[in-house]
Amino acid sequence: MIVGAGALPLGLADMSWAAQTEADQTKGKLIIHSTRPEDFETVVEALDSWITPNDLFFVRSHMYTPSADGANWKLKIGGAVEKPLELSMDQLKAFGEVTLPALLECTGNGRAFHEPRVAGVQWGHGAVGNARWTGVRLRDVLKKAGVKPQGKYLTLDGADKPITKVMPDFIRSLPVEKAMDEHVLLAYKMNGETLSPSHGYPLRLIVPGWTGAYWVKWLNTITLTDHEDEGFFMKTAYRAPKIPVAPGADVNPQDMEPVKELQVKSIIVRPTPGTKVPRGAVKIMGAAWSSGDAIARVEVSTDMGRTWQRAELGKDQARYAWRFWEYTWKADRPGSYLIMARATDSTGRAQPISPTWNPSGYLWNVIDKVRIHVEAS
Ligand SMILES: Nc1nc2c(c(=O)[nH]1)N[C@H]1C(S)=C(S)[C@@H](COP(=O)(O)O)O[C@H]1N2
Ligand SMILES: [Mo]
Repeated sequence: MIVGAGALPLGLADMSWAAQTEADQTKGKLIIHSTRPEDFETVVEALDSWITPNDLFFVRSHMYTPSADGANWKLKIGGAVEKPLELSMDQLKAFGEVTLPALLECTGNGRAFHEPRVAGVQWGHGAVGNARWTGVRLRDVLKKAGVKPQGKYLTLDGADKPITKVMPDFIRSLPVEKAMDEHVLLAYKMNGETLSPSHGYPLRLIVPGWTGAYWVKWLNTITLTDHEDEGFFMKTAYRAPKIPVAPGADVNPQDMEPVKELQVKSIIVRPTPGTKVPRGAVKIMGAAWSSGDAIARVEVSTDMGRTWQRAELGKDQARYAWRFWEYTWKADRPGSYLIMARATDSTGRAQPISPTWNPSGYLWNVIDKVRIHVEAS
């Protein structure tokens, strides 16, 4: 277990809670960046199954996990709608259950790799996971409420509350066009189990192909508006330059726009950095994803990018899920090697060699590299 520098000072009562978290939740497979609020990262080597188990799935919360009562939960839908709704969980479930595998990645996943260093939780590669989400289609509920023409955005609010008086509430705006996508779900189950408190019990949004910041947890209020929310989490956070900027440069707010779609990306899961392997066949594997476009290919290089070999893509696939890949390298000569992996999606987008700088360190998708040692025998 690693306690990140971002961990909040803990009171005595909190300490016992933290100790329990370490023992029960991590078993060495979660990196604890903070316990209150909960910021847990999955170690990359545990991302070796197509479905990420719930207890290993990363957690990213800006505020403390609210205690929610599913039996008395109400989802309110108001603002620019013909018929405001207040739905209990049972009434929601009557809209018809759908299950969809989808990858969830935090906008700040990979922030730790940016140079110069940027402020924020120093996520490595593990603020990502793939799960089967069960719920109802958001658009079915919106159709029932009847969105008026001025309803351009959904203002999404969950039951979590700011930790201090100066802290803004976590409120996000989703454009109606995306909300009407049949894959956007109001979910109450994750991998067949009732959502856990950390992952948004009893109700959260699933926005396949878009970054985690849209996947609002503990969702209880949707307000249709004609403009994007003016609060911190839309106007300041989760924005990146629409023009290229120099690393470390300040960016004019007019040149920033909300980060939405995920980028094409792959990570190397095996071997892990620093591994010593005997000469011979070395199995290299990992995961690749994009924002909903299929992964066309993943290529692996073991010679500093001079030559690239096609990896084999795994059989498990779904539009918004990741795709596993595998390549067996014949390591003939002992030495120190840098293994690289590069994914390309069906639109031709490929991972870059160097990062696109943005002041908050979002959407890191540079070609992944892992150094290993091939030994004589
Ligand atoms: N209400 C609420 N929803 C939230 C958040 C939050 O802090 N509050 N964090 C968001 C962010 S930034 C991410 S990456 C995902 C993480 O989902 P997880 O904790 O289930 O992995 O939840 C999103 N939903
Ligand atoms: Mo996030």
